[in-house]
This record gives sequence, C-alpha cells and structure tokens, in this order.
Amino acid sequence: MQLIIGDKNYSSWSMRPWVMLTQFEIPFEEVLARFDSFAPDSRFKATVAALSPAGKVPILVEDDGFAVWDTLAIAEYVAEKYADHALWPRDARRRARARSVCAEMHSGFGALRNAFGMNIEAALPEVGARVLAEDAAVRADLARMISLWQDALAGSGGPFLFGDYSIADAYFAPVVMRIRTYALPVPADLAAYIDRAVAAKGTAAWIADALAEQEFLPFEEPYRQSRD
Ligand SMILES: N[C@@H](CCC(=O)N[C@@H](CS)C(=O)NCC(=O)O)C(=O)O
Repeated sequence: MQLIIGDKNYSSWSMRPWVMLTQFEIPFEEVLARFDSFAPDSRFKATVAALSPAGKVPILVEDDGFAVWDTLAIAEYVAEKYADHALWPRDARRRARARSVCAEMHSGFGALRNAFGMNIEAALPEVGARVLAEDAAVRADLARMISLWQDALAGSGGPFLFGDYSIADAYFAPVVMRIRTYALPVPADLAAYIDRAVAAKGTAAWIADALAEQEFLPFEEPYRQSRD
C-alpha cells in the first residue's frame, strides 16, 4: 500500500492519513509528490493525475493499482480494511460524534485554513495576533475549534478527543500545527491536549520529517520571503 503525499511542511491534507497510519503502525510506503506549483502543467499535477482524477494529495494506492483519494475516504477505507485497529472509537455514539467533527473539519473552518496555512517549520506569532485582531471569521473559526475540542474531551475524559487516539485526532493534527506556528491563544486544558497530540507517535514523526525538509515554496508562503 502506498500513500502519495505532498511536502510535509506544508501539506495539511497529506498529514492526516500519514499520521493515522503511522500512529496505528499500519505498514505503508510513502511516496512524496513534491509541490512545485498547482498549475496544470506542474510536475506535481503530472505525478498525481496519473493516480487520481481529482489531481490532489493524499492518495492511497493499493498494490494492484486501486486508488482511493480524498482524506475522509482514505480514513474510512483504512478503518474498514484494518477493522482490528480501533481507528474510529468502538462506541457507536462516540464514533458518530468523531465522524461529525471530522466531516465538520473536512468542509469547514475555511477562514482559519485560508489565513493560517500549515507551515510547521515557521514561527509567525505576530501574524497570528494580527489576523485574529483583524478578522472576525478567523476568530469565529478558532472559537468553534476550541469548543469542539473541549466538548469532545469533556465527553470522553481524554486523553485524546474521543478517549484513545482515533482518526479524529489525526484529522485535527494540522490544526494543532497551525496553533503552534501562529501562537494562537487556547485555554490551558487545550494546551495540554495539544502537547499530547504533538507527542503522539505519528505526529511527532511527521514533524521531525517536516523540519528536515529544506524547501521554501513561495506560493505557500504569504508571510515570509525566505526561511528565517
Ligand atoms: N478534499 C481533499 C483536499 C486535498 C487537497 O486540497 N490537497 C492539496 C494539498 S494539501 C492539494 O493537493 N492541492 C492541489 C490543488 O489544489 O491543485 C482531501 O481531503 O484530500
């Protein structure tokens, strides 16, 4: 099984299934389709178009060439294939709630995502403070994220959103990265969750790889001219 991903410093969607597979020790081969640009004639588009008509990463490719694209579909496929691992919570209501918040992440939080692109290697606290002060939609997204995490942790008792580590924690791993990069303010109970999420095996391994990358991609860098 291969997982086609983008640059680890920048590719938030790639991060989710990679972290999930690594956390649950499900074997896979990583294939890096580095971002040059997302233009139709880019090397990236040529690489991924051969595997998925959607032309985006991540893509999961089985040994016989069968491909699954789009993060939520990949998560569901892997959860079914490896049903002995509790990728989703075993309890039906917790599972339903975990799916609700993953779907909410998948289709929502546009203001937060647009303003704060994932950039693991960067430290941009002044950007975080400025954007939050200026943009009510970003503040609203952050407030919703905080209440979503607090409700999940209160309902499960932790240590992860729905008790044991699940797809939901992998789904929010890129948001955890953004909170760190842009020094977004979160209550103390969530700071503790963030520490646990960062230390989780899959996320820690992704961060280490992201920090080892040397690429600076201007089209992913609205706030910097170069690596500091
Ligand atoms: N809904 C897709 C989104 C995937 C996505 O936007 N991936 C980005 C990289 S993080 C990409 O491939 N972008 C290329 C493009 O927008 O053309 C998913 O969940 O996998």
